[in-house]
Amino acid sequence: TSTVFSNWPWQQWATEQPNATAIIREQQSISWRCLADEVNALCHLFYQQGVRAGQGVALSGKSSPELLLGYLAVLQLGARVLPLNPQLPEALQAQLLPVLNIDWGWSNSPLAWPDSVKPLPSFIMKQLSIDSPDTQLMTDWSSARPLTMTLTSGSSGLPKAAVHTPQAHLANAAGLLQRMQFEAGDSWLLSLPLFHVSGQGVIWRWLQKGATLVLRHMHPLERALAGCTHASLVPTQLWRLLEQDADKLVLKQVLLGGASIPVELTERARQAGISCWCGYGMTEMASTTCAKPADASTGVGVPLPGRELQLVDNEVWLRGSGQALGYWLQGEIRPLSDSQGWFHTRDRGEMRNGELYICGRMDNLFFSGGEGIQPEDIERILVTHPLIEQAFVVPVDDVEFGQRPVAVIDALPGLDLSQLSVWLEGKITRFQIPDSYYVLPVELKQGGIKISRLAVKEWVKSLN
Ligand code: 4YB
Repeated sequence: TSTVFSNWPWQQWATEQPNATAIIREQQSISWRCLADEVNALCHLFYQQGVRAGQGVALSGKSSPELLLGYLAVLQLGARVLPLNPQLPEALQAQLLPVLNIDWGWSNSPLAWPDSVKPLPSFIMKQLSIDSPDTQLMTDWSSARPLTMTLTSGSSGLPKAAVHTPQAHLANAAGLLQRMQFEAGDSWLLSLPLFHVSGQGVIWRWLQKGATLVLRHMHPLERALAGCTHASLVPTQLWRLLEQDADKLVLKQVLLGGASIPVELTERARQAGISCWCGYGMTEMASTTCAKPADASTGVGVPLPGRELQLVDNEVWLRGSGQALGYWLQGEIRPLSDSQGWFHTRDRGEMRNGELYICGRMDNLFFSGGEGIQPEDIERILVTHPLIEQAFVVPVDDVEFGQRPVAVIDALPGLDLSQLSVWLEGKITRFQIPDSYYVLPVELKQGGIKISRLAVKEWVKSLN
């Protein structure tokens, strides 16, 4: 059962359950009443600076309490919010913010904004106060306004900004929560950044249920997870967690996604007492679209309530709950769906035994001696090796074959790269076996939640 909101969700919860815990910040509990007061105070601060409905506000940061307050306050003012990765290169930011019509920039650490962007002051949660606490500053709750902008990690060119309404986020959350148990009293760790759709997914599920959101320093992850019942993790985070002593966790459920999810991983987690859900989602659909409790297959289940799926020439097409209105560009929202409303994902998919399997990105396919190579087919086998956590297969130019695959591996200590070709024999066809293997350099592991395939490709190119 999903909640019907007649006010901004945090304001509604502040009325309906003022003393319930909205947020656990490190060890400190903050009630819905207190959260709503803080948001109101911040609205005043931002309003005094000049922020108005319809303007664009960029918030730079990962997942701090202040960033969350900023996100809620910008929405309540009826402005568009753009969460930004602090590691986004300055040059890219300077190109991007003007075409996204960003008027204001906020960050809790010093940041050079482009000239067109006016900086907002930094602040600390729990230290915001307003003179007359009765004066609330908010626009009417109109859930159908285009208010959030989330950047996609495109393989080339400028990232695109998918625009969502609060309603779309809530509908996405409601669909998942019809399947996955998450109730008031449960707590979800904000374990992924707000600038990625997976972080916003956590926020809107929390708002949907009036449950508890946990905000903590993320290192080490096992400490951040203390007492949490739910977390969203990318597969590499869960691998690392399982290397630690996970005994003290009370984790009920982990939602995995963002990349293909090895059965070895969910099986190891199950042995450690953690039940996993496998999700398939994307920015344009406001996070999860398909999900299932982890089992012995690598499929991602079926569409969640409210979504429709269709395979056209093996491409996954989606529409329904959570879908973005379009991409924001220069004051306009450009459609991202076809005339029937379908979003063409560029993911190659298959239906087997009534469940969707994601085979890989269509753009990643390359040809070697006339044979098509889908890098993900090779990567999926590589990660079944007990010492391999992550693998990327990229093409390198080759005089004889046009292109040949090489593999870049993120492994546990003790892996002998020179044995991998032998190990792969019989598991994949001969022409798919990579010509060389490299260890993934740490500098490629920084930044967002996903390692950029383009960056891996360029790194390999720089070696040859
Ligand atoms: C996949 C894939 C899969 C995505 N197999 N390829 O709340 C969640 O659903 C969540 C929980 C934990 C971690 C991540 C999430 C997400 O939202 C992930 C959403 C995401 O990755 N969005 S994205 O726009 O950055 O990339 C989308 C692309 O990622 C898809 O088009 C696929 O190519 C790929 N992907 N889940 C294989 N299970």
